[in-house]
Amino acid sequence: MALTDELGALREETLAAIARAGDSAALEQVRIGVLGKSGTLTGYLRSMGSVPKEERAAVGKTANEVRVAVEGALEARKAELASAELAAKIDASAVDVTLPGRAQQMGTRHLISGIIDEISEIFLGIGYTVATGPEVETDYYNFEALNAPADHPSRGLADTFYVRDLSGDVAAVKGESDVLLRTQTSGVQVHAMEQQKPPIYVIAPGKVYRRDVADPSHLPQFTQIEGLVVDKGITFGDLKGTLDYFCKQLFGPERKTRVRAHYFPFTEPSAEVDVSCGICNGEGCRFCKGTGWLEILGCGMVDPNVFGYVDIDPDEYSGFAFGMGVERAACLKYNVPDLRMLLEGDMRFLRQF
Ligand code: 2NL
Repeated sequence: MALTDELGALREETLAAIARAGDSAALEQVRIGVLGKSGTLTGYLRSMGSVPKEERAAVGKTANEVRVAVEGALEARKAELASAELAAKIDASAVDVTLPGRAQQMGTRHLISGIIDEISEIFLGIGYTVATGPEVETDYYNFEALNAPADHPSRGLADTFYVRDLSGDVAAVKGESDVLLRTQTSGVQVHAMEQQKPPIYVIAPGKVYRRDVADPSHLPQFTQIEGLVVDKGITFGDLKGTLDYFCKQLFGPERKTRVRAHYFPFTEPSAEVDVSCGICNGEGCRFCKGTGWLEILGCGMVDPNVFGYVDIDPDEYSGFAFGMGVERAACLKYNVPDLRMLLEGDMRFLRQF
């Protein structure tokens, strides 16, 4: 076959291959096969020197024409493929603006905030006021004015978070600091007794801190509500009646209460109040550990020594005080077996309340 015919066949083959190339990579393979260093057409162009003189002009011309045609076809197909590939890319990453949006989930009040309000409302309804105070307190307001002796275990490093000053003062580290994270909200009530004359009917809700490891029944930070009454002629009967009323309001009228003797340094006599178990109605079950009763708060008649610190005459006035853990109360109300569940932030749990 004459060289010009070979070149004609190569041209047809190549143009067909270019038309068949389905993407830029395949097209590049065709280009390399024909025009690359060892491409077929490159081979012809290189071997011009060995073509007989009389044919050289005609063959050279044809070879050049083939090159121009192939290059033109490559360019055109390249542009075509690029725009198709771009269109496909845009299609694939397109945002479908007609899809419905994802609805924002509305938050709900946290169970603990809800119970604080519920408990506050019960006491506001019987004439109490709500007082708040600092979470960083002095040893005096947290312990001393409450008649807690210097060697009381709650004052130790193992039970209380003491606040170090910025110099990292060694005395403070040893627990001789008189600044601490309050372990109870009692300090708020000591401030109240300093600032106002009886009659005093006050509750003090707020965060408190204790050096406990979290477990089903302990949290290193929890919410406490304390209450204090100071008036003329206040008796243990007033304490029992008030707390029984409170429990029935919070847990339901069918619930019973009982009072057990206990000890606190700031009250005398002291007691703990249990509420009947709402799951077994006092029969005894796993939730109440078979006793039929759930411990809800500590209380007692204000120790006359406490009145001594705030200049209230114990011969003229008497009073009662109580303190309860809000997380505990919430768990008893809703039969939650583990205090930590309140703090895990699991919306499937929290949305139930
Ligand atoms: C508990 C027990 C209690 C008090 C707190 C109190 C406050 C003043 C004077 C006397 Cl200003 N007492 N508070 C009394 C008895 C018990 O708390 O178990 N809390 C979690």
